[in-house]
Amino acid sequence: MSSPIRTERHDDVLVIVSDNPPVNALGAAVRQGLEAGIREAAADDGIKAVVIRCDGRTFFAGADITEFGKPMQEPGLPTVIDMIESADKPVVAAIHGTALGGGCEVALGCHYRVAVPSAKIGTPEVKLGLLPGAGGTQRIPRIAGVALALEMTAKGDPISAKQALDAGLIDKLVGEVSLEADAIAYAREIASARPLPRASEKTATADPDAVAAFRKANAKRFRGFEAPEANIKCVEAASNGSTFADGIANERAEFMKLMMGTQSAAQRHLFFAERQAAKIDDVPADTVLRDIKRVGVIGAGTMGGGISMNFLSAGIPVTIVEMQQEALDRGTGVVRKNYEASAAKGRLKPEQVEQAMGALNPTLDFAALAECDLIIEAVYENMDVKKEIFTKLDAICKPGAILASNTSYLNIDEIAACTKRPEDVVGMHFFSPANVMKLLEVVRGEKTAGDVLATVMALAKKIRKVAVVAGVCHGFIGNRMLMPRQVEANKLLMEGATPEQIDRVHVEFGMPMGPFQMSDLAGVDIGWHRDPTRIENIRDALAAEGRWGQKKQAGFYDYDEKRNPTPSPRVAEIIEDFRSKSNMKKREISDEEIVERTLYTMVNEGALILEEGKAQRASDIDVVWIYGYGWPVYRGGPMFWAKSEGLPKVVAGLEKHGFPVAASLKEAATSDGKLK
Ligand code: T1G
Repeated sequence: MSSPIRTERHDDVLVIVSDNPPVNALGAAVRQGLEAGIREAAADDGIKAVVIRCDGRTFFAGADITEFGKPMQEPGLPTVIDMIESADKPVVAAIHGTALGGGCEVALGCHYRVAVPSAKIGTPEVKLGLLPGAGGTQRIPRIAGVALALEMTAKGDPISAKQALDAGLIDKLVGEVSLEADAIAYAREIASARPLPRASEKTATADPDAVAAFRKANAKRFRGFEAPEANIKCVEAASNGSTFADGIANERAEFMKLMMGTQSAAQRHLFFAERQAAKIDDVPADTVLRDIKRVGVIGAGTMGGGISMNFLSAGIPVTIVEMQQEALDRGTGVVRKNYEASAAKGRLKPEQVEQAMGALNPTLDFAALAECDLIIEAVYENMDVKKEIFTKLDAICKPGAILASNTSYLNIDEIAACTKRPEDVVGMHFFSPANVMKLLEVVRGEKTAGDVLATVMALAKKIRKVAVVAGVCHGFIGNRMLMPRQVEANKLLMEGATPEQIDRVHVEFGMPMGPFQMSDLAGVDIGWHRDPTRIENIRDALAAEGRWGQKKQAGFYDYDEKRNPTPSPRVAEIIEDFRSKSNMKKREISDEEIVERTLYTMVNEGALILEEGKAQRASDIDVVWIYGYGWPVYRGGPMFWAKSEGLPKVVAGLEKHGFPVAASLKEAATSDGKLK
């Protein structure tokens, strides 16, 4: 097989080119080719300087993540980088696209770096539960200082070429379309400059205040993660006077610890799971997409407004329809307020706010939807209302328009049956707040056409959502798994646990909040029958007393004016009252039992979802819970976590409490551990 690396001679400059689509990952063949290229340059007296560049869309975007966990093939990346840096002829990195991870480290091993203005460089390894393991934590602080090194390595966000230039991480910005020529010219310019600048020979100035401030500022963000602190430690080691070699040894040790840990395995799993979720197994990748020029949204409530913002922010005009002018004005007012709040935080320019609002067409005229290519119904969860709307849409929308419902659990097939075009009907389940939460469940009806699905999946990427295909069932994937969790949480209250104990177990597990905190945030009255005389459970009792959650300063918790929660004596009374009426004895409940009954049951439901074909793959379920509910990324999602817990342990935990275990879960626990 030919090498992905070639060399091209430009008189006295040797250009080493990588052509390893899709992102020039630094796999073994690339590393071997780079090594050979540097040797070729060293052996040829006619070569005065070297340029390293990449074909395709980007400079090296990192080590090849697919190689992780397999025996490493020589040469390792640190060896290649050391070879580049110790060369006695200048090596120039010519950067475009995203020089990330190992790619950034290769560039830092070069003596000089040039980049096109649109390029970005960064060390996102921390997002994989890792750290830059090829010298990044040692070279960045030596070139750009501790503060920026902490930001880049422990947070993992890339910086622009201009920021890199200002920080000394690149030496020159070159022409957007003349990278190679400009890099060669620059190589000639510096060909005789000596001594060659080597990052490893520089000294990083200690900055303990920056380190302390960084730790403090990010304590909440890093809660539960191992990798950020490992990155901080390595950057600290680079600036505490130890030698480069000692710093590298420490970096290597910390890297291996992370690589062997469960958190990185979980985060690497999610990296691929998110990309896999975008693929629909039985719809060809080259399916011709429908053209979506204008989107219609029915309903200007919280969801309708949030949904509209996703498209407006992506430059797609929206026609938003309401029944009453007052509701329409309120809805568009909230959209503007949200944009202006972003502008106030500097996330948007004022002109961008006006541009987005200018693309919003509010109307009471339902017929205005006739010009839309995609219409998303976002009215309240009532099947009759939805059927009426889809019947009307069928009559007025143009042929080929996609008709979507934002329903969070109703049957898409039933809705589609109200139209003569069921193949154009699909579910697009956004998560509240729809302009913030990244998850989009794309609900595939029995008759939904392949190109409709492909179009919606592509559109999801355009509006920066992470889309997962779900089948038609009550609650689809995410909310369906929420149900057994809530049923068991309510039962645990009756048996002696408190809301704060159950929520604490979930928060300590890594969830942003527990079931009862979530209920208070969303509204205890959501889905309540609204009859204060009908009190059949604890939730009814709270709702009947107006304890509707945070919005009423009282729900499962009491809240002060800043919405800080405290355990509620009144709620404890209500629970005790229900318990005594049911002749139940309060008992001590362990945290372990709460995990088994609220989290293992979710895994069991996930297995049933897979058995019924309502999710394409177990990793899709993980993606739903990460992006829809804030499941801790360092645990990889419910199905990945169950495997790391040990499926036999999960099955035993379920059986201990008398739950019927999904056949596939039982089977996987006794065989290869794979949930299909
Ligand atoms: N290794 C292997 N495959 C990769 C890859 C990588 N580093 N990056 C992307 N891919 C695949 C991806 O799975 C997808 O495959 C295709 O490329 C397009 O990706 C020693 C240890 C570069 C910003 O973390 O952030 O270096 O689905 O859909 O939206 O210190 O890919 O088509 O089959 O994401 O245009 C550090 C990870 C690695 C960068 C492009 N580097 N990649 O985004 O395309 S660890 C990273 C990205 C490391 C060293 C350490 C993005 C991108 P498929 P895509 P995109």
